[in-house]
Amino acid sequence: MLFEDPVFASRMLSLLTLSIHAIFATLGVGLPLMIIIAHWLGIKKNDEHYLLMARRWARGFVVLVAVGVVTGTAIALQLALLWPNFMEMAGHVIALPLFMEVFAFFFEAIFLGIYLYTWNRFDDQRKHLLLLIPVAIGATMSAFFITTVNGFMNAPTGFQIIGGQMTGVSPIEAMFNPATPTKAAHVISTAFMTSAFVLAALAAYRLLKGAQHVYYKKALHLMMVVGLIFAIATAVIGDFAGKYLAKHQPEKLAAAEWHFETMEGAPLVLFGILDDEQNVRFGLEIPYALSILAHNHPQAEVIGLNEFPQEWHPPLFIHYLFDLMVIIGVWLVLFSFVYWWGMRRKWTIVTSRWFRRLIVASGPLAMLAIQAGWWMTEFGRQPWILRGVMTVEEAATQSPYVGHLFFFFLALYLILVIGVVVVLRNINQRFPLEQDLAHEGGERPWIT
Ligand code: HEB
Repeated sequence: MLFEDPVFASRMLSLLTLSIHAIFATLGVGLPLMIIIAHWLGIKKNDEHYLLMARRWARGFVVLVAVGVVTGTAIALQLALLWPNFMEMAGHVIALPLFMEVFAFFFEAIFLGIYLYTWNRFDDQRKHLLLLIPVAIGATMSAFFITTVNGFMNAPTGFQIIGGQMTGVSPIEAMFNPATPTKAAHVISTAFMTSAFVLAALAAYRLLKGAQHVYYKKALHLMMVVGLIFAIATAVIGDFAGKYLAKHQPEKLAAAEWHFETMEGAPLVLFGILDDEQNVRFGLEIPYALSILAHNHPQAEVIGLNEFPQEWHPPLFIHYLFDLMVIIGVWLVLFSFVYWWGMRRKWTIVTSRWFRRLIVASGPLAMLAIQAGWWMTEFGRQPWILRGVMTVEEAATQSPYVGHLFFFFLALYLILVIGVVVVLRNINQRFPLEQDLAHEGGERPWIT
């Protein structure tokens, strides 16, 4: 049985936990900004619908944050349990950002609590809005700090290895490793983008289900425009992430692109099938695009995978993960641009039913791109847990019981996910829009 192998079981358990956590963490990082934007617009335009958006979204946000805490704790626990040798070697290096993340989280949680429980206490809405700023800063900073740890695993810096021990550690240098700038920026902008598309999808879904209220149209429009802005930002930063890879992890880029021989003017291959002789069949080749992605120049030389010893080769299936992420990213830019342009030009297609169905799909699509991005990043770092220093195999626990743990956590996450869906639906039924609107202006029992 595969699950009897502790390395395999540990990898599967980490994969499971991180994938689940990515869903909640992405929304946890992205939603506060959406709430701020709605709240601010409500004040600026003196429009109660936007204020109500902030309130309704905040209710859902609390639930997602709570679950994010559970899955985040599972990650911390599993880091120590499943990868003891990694923690022994590098634990003291990454302790600083891990601690800072917890600190950022508390910062966020405290102000979130105050924000939620003071709905009716402020005559001046602007003061209430101020409380949200530390919430958004805290959420974004925790994404930043935790991503620096992943950056460190990809581009370890700030230490020396003497006699198998990490010494002369500079935690700051480790935190600001070469991977940090592009990774943190990409993670944060994709969180904003995905949260916007998820909220747009929910509004579009309501409209498809027959809701008529202009509230949903406003929510849909606002989130599509915010989604467009961050989709463009994501693509631009993604391009920088590609350049980072070309410079610091060329084997990952080469594996993702099925680029085997070092050459100038390298094309970018989309999809396709690989045969035994490293030939790509049925692929879509975009001439020079890989050289441009890697070095901003059509004739630039891109290092091929064959320059690296076999043991360094990441699994080649990451090619499809990269394709999936990039295709979804490009699609979302074009699609939300067409929406925005069409709305300005009063095209009827952008308010048609089938277009709204596409909007509903863009939420899950963005989430899928998040998953594909992380899987490609993590599988693409194989065989290393700490690139060039320690392999995943060396880091893993020897315990034969990890397989059991896997199924235990699988059950836990299933319960969590079902629980979240049930709770969110309950909240929605308990606070129908019409009721919320009727309360507007009078006593406001937003939170009971
Ligand atoms: Fe991404 C990752 C690019 C879009 C999500 N990206 C990544 C990478 C790259 C990229 C290169 C890797 C890095 C490393 O490994 O370090 N992208 C890109 C591009 C684009 C994109 C070019 C355009 C199209 N993404 C995207 C989207 C999304 C994403 C749309 C979602 C929504 N990614 C992602 C994630 C990740 C990635 C999550 C992981 C993290 C990092 O950063 O790493």
